[in-house]
Amino acid sequence: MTEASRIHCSRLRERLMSAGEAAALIPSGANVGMSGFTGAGYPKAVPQALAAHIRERRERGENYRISVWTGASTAPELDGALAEVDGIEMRLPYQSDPVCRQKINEGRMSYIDIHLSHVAQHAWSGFFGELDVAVIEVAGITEDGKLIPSSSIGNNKTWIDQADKVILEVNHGQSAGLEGMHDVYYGTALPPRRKPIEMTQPDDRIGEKYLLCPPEKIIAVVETNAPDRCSRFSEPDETSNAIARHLLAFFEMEVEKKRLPENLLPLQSGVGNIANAVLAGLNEGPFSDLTAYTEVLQDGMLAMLRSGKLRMASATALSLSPEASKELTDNIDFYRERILLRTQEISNHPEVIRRLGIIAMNGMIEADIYGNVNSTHLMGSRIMNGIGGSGDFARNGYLSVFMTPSTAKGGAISTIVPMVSHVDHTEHDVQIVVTEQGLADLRGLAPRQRALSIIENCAHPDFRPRLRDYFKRACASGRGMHTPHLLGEALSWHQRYEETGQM
Ligand code: 0RQ
Repeated sequence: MTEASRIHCSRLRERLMSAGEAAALIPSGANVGMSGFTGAGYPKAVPQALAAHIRERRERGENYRISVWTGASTAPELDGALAEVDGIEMRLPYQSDPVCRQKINEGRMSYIDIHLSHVAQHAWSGFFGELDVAVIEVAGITEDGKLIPSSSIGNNKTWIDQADKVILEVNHGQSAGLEGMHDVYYGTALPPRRKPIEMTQPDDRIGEKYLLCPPEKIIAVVETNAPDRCSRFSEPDETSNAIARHLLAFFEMEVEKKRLPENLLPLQSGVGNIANAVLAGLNEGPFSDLTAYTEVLQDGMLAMLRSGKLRMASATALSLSPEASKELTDNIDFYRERILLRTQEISNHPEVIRRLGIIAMNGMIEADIYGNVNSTHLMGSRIMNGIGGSGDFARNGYLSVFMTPSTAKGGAISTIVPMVSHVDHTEHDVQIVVTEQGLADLRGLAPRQRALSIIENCAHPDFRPRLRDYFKRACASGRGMHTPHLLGEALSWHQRYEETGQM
């Protein structure tokens, strides 16, 4: 497909209009499903035009707000622009935008934080209400009106199916060579009509290369030419490298014990610098012929595909720095052979994750001495990003790993605490905890054994004596020896931080 002709379908070419004209078709109060997953494949122009429209109407004294449903986080042009003008009534399911975060924490925006694999089925079941409009970025439109997905799929299939009206953004800035990299599954149904998902390997194709949409639903087509805005990764620091080393040593030991095959099991890797450092470690490490079944494919995985360490990767989004994005575009034929992008209900599907036996590796905010993990809230109340897909993978994977530096805010905070201030992953879903101090393998341990392992292996030496003291006194309290706690003290570390700036 040439750059000049991304819209091959004449019927849809007739619906071409400006972003402003398209935005004016979205009424106040609408539920709007937008494309976008971790800074990839989000609409670049219509949300900004809508934000301008909302600002204007607000200045005329009108209250104009919409609800925004996406795949996951987007970028300043979408979440940032709409949050800035107080245009979002309700947001779901995952965000990482600073303005959005501020509005949510000020109580000016509602936020529903749910497992990414649940979003489509909750929408199908009608739990969020009716979907009025879908605004979806695509890389092109074929002659017969099929939509070539762009750098993420997320919930696009569901939004297109569910929405009364669809607005398309055709982005010339996305590589035309993305065509053929996608696998859009059209077999999902609600219970009791569900069928098994016929996938036994991460590279099995089970769907279509295109998104399908009845042309009569498409009310506008807008052309754009803009890159995704994914953040650059900082070079791995000593802390991330130490975490990566502990995890790699653990994998080697598991292979030796024949509890993992030599090429491990399909990898899922969360977002952020630690995840990237682990991938960099794997790229240097002894394992080869690896595969990935993940939601986000970030720079580290692209490098592993390039080096050949990673044979293939299945994901729902390409969340790449500008440099990695150029590498992908320049070598798109090579990567198209090795990457499959799926809908997020499949990339994160519990059935598939359990069957394939995924190694789930995710970041966290804090863990407690028994292994409950908080991935989402600062000091119990303030949202950071959201649970994303971490719960889908942690609950259903073969191994669930959570990683964090042992301290935060320059050492003022211990990320290992007596009791987490919010629980996203219960002790039952958490098998391995890793900090730069070491790794706690919690499999097969009872709660008091777990506490000893986490305190001795993962806590920072500055906080370790106080954790030992807490645990010892909790055990001596005689209140219940299964999971001993001092209830009046369990959250006192957080309380102290709030009052003094130091745990
Ligand atoms: O804040 O930058 O203001 O100092 O939290 O911390 O260490 O940079 O961590 O970027 O790896 O993110 C859990 C948020 C970790 C992420 C989380 C402060 C810290 C800093 C960020 P500053 P780091 P990362 C796949 C899987 C949930 C979703 C998920 C996440 C900021 O991994 O969103 O896993 N996970 N999805 O200072 C107070 C603590 C703290 C703390 C860190 N204990 N208390 N502040 N911070 N620990 C992707 C998707 O699902 C889409």
